[in-house]
This record gives sequence, structure tokens and C-alpha cells, in this order.
Amino acid sequence: MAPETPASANTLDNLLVEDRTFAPPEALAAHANVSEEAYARAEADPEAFWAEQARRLQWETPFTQVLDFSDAPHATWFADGTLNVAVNCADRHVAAGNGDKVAIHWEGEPGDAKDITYAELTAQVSKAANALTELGLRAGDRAAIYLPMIPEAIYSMLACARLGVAHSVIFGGFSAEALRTRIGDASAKLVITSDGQFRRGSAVPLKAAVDDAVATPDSPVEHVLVVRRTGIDVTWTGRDVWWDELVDRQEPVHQAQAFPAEQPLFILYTSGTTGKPKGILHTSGGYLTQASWTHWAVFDLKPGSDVFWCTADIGWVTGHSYIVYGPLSNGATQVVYEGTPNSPHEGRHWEIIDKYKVSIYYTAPTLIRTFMKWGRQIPERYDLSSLRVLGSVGEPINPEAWMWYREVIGKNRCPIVDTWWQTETGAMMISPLPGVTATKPGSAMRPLPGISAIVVNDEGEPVGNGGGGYLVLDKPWPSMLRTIWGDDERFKDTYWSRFAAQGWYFAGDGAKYDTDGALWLLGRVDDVMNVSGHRISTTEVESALVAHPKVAEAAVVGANDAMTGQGIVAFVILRSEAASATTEDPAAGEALIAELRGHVGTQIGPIARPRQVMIVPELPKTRSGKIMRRLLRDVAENRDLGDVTTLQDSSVMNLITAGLSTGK
Ligand code: 6R9
Repeated sequence: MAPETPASANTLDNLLVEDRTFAPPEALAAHANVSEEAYARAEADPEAFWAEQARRLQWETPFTQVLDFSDAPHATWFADGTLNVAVNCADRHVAAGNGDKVAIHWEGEPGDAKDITYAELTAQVSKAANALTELGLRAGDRAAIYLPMIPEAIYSMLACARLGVAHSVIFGGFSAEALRTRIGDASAKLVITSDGQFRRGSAVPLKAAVDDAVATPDSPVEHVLVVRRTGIDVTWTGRDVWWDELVDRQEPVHQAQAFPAEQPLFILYTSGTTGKPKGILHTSGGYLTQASWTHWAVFDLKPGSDVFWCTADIGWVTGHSYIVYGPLSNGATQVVYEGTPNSPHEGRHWEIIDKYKVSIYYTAPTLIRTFMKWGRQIPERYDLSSLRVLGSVGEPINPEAWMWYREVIGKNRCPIVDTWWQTETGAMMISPLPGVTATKPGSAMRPLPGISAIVVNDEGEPVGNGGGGYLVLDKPWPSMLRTIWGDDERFKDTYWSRFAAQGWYFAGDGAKYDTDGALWLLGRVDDVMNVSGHRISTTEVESALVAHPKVAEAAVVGANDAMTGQGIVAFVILRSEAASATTEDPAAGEALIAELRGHVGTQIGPIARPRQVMIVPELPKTRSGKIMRRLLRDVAENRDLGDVTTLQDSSVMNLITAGLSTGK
């Protein structure tokens, strides 16, 4: 059978139907930070809306211009205003009388803990800024930060911001090679790292990778500043400086200078699926405006009573915007946790929520599905009654994972905000507002006030309700990326050439509207499968699989198929009980595979029925928890594996391929 053209003109088939809807809780809606009127007001005059949000910040020189998009796709926001980002995140809360308020409840992996007030934060950032100045850093320079989730990571980011130095945070655990290319691309003069980091109870080296990365004659790095975290042995050279010897002796006061709104704030590298990583550049005023406002609006933050916790790593954009810049600019109290969710036990997150009375919890679908796999009996041992808003980010959240999150963690009380955004967008773009928007399991619902997003087909025509296609952002927004560091051509090419005629930003994600007009994100367009001419999103088939009571996680890929163009191959992780049952009895495993294929067929239609289902113990993920389908495609098509350097745990692929070759 030759692949046929689908009957509809839509770019993506719309398979999954979801009709559960949850209204915002009345008590929350009655006191919500934002109300329905904000949408219409922002739409009528987006620039006035964002100017109003920008005034939530402290400006040294007030701006008179808002947006300038005359050099599109390059935008400037608030360009004639000046501000200091670190002052906005620390000093101004002290000046407002909140110096004794806890900014950070820091919880170390081994169980050490420390509360950091806004006064302490201001002093530490000032000392670090003085130290960086002593090392020769000046406004306009770049510094790389390669640290675990310890307070010094946040002090370092804010010290850079304070000096007008752009930081480039690199995931603690990326290889020396990954470090070298990122340091080189940004010409970083300084690397801030630690001797080692704790991972599941043991101390592992960190500085060693930096030693490797800077050991070339052409390295731009002049100094390596080293935090003592684990006490493990390190090798030492003339360019190395201990944090406790340099920073601790500095004055806790630093006179901050204001910088223009368009001063570079950070570069963050996204791996992309192919080619060299892209250094996404963000600047100061627009970025901070949107990070700050979305953190306040989307979580309905009450800075006086809420305890916020974002479980991301600071090496991911989510950590930049919703651990550092959003919460601290809002003067929030938050938890920062150094470790992994199952160290020393699988109840660690719930124990922390109980201990600090966390009221807003923001995490990723990958983790929710992991918690589902471990079982609901674990969170049920803890008091989670302090929670009032739950958030999700990083991937589409499957409806069943959403329902589990709502019932088991939120006890059917807490609204869930599913927030769609990207490193490139800098801050949240599409999300419900917890006191305003009704929610549906798995949908990000609608663009935030001040944001415009539409779903279009190949020709750039809006698809309308019930249709699927490409997600585009058709209006500029304050925290938009300004360029790709050192490669402006690639910036234009990657994001602005697909719909150049219309001048739209191409997000690279598939999306659809349901019949009510709610927005559903459907994964990267590169991952879309083509089965007999039907374009099927990975997300919908994965969601159908996760809806089966024995499945915790699923990843599907399209593999070459002589008959249908591509055939759907599913990799499935079972929930704990089902996993032990199938390991003990291979026949039960075979029966379950047949059941799962049938289940997808009945849930969303025969066209989406997987050709193959493989039960695996793990899935390959990036450090921000995204499934790397590219590697699974290599497995499904019996190819050698491509680049595995951005995997969170590179041994996972051995586990998967070993399991397959023994027929499991
Ligand atoms: C913040 C972040 C961006 C990509 C994005 C999309 C996926 C993120 C999502 C989501 C569906 C959500 N993504 N949030 N997909 N629903 N709520 O994750 O940034 O690491 O740059 O990834 O992540 O595919 O294009 P980043």
C-alpha cells in the first residue's frame, strides 16, 4: 500500500479527545492576582500592558520607549531605561524592610540545610561581585558557571548580573568536551565551579572536568573560582582560586551600577537535535519583566505567605527564570534543593514539602511519571496540605499523569498550570491562570495576557478549532531571545525563516486546538510520525499508552516501514507492580504487549496502533527530562547510536539495548 495523502488539509491529525474540565477553585479565584479582564486589556494594547508590568521593577532611569521592532526579527524593549538586575532581586527587598525575610530555604542532598534571608543574599552577592571585580571581570565580559544546586550558584549568577557580566550556566555533569565548546563559544574569562558534587549519597568530582576543558593553550579562561562543597581532592594550578579564600574576605557591600535594559544578562546553550549548541542570548529589562510578572501571575504568588518550590536545575532555563530571576525579583520565599528525588529515599520531595510547608510546587512531567511508577503510597505518607498551586513544564503532560498529579499530590484541590515556553522565549508563554482559566488534563489552554500564539498549517493559514499544525508566535514579547551568540544568521534561519513572509517566530512544536479552542502542545515537529500519510504526533500516542493503568511512561517513534512509510514503535516503562509481574512471567509480558497495542487502537484509532511495543526499564532523557526520541529511532531502525553526550545518564542506552537483545 502506498502512503496516501490524508483527507484533511491540516498538518497534524487530531486523535485524542479529552472532555474533563476543571473550573478554578472559588476561594483562589476570589483573591487571584490576575483577573479575566487582563486578557482583553493586554490584547487591546500589548505594549501598554508590558510597560505596566515593567514598572513592577525598580528602574534607575525610567524607560520612555517600550518595543522597537523596526529591525525585526531583532527587538529591543524598554531600551532607554536603565536598571540593575541584581538590585531588583536582592537589595530592593532589603530596602523595603524585608531583609529578615527568608529568600531561600536551601536543602542539601546529604541533609545539611540553611536559611538565607534577603539581607544575607544581598551581602553574599555583593561579596561575590567584589571578588569578581578583583579577578578582573568588567561589564560586557562573560563568565561560565558550572556548579551543583548550592547557594553559591545563585550568588554567582546575581554577582555577574550585578556587574553587567553575562553568565553562561552549564549543567553540572556535562562532559569536559561540552564545557570546552561552550566556554570557547562565549569566550568566558572565568569559570566558577566546585571541587565536587553530591549525587545519590556520594561525592563525585566536578572541577576535574573544568581542568580538562581549560587545558588548551587557546582557552579564554583566566581564572577558575572553586567552591569547596564535598572536600574531595582536586588538582590545583596557578589560575585556580578558592571561593572561601577570595570571596569570604570581601566587603559585604557593593555599589551597584545601573545598565541599559538591553545589557546582555545571560547566554544559555540549548543542545538542539543536530549541530553545535545554540547560545541563546537574553538581555536584562524585558527578560526580567516577563520572568517576574509570569512568576507572580501564573502561580498567583502571594509573597507574604507562599513558599515556592521549582524543582529544576539552574542549568536549565527553568532554573534561571523560576529559581533565580522570577522568585527573587518578586521577593518570594522559596526552597532550593540540591539533590535527586530518590536520595536517600523516594519520598524526598514530599518530605521537603511537608518540612517547609511548600504552597506552590513546579516540576516536570518526567518526574510526575516517575512518581507514578514508584506508586501513590509514597506521597500518601506525607502531609501535603500546604500545597495550593501545582505547575508543570518541559514536555507535554499526558492527561493521565495530569490526573494523577491533581488527585494524588493536589488532593483535587489545587489547580494545575501547564506552562509552555522555551529557552528562546525566556519565560512562560502559554498557560492557564489558576484563578481565571478552567483547566483540561494535558492542555496548556491559552496564551498568557500580552502574548500572541497561533496554530497554522504549512501555508501559514490558521487551522481553527479542531485542527492541528505548527505553533507560531506572531507578536514580539519582552523576554524573547535577542540572537544566537556569535551567529545571527543562524538566529534568523532557525526561528524566522519558516514563516518569513508573515514575520512570525517558528517554535518548532506541533500543536492543535480542540473543539473549544483550547491549545494542546504535541511535541517537536521533527518527531511527528507519518503512517500511511497520516501525520501523527508522538504525544497523542504516548498519552494513550500512559492512560493504561499498568503504564508509567512511554516514548514512541516512527521507524521506517516498507508498507506504511513509517511504523509506530513504542517503548514503555511499566508501573512498579506490573513491572515485577512481567519479569517473573514472560508470557504475561507478551500478553500485556498485545493488550497495549489494542488499547491504543481503541483509545485513539487503528491508525495509531503501534507496530511494536517494547517494555524497557528506562528511557533516554536529557538533563531537563526530555525524552531523546532520536536515540530510540536509532534503536528501532537497528542503527548505531548517534551522539549521546547530552543524555542525563549515558548507561541508559545500554540498559535498553541489552533488554531488547535478550528479548525482554
Ligand atoms: C522551558 C523549557 C523547550 C521545549 C518546547 C516544547 C517543550 C516545554 C512544555 C513543552 C508541551 C509544555 N515544552 N514546556 N511541551 N507542554 N508545558 O522546557 O525550555 O528546555 O528550551 O525546551 O520543551 O517542545 O519547544 P527548553
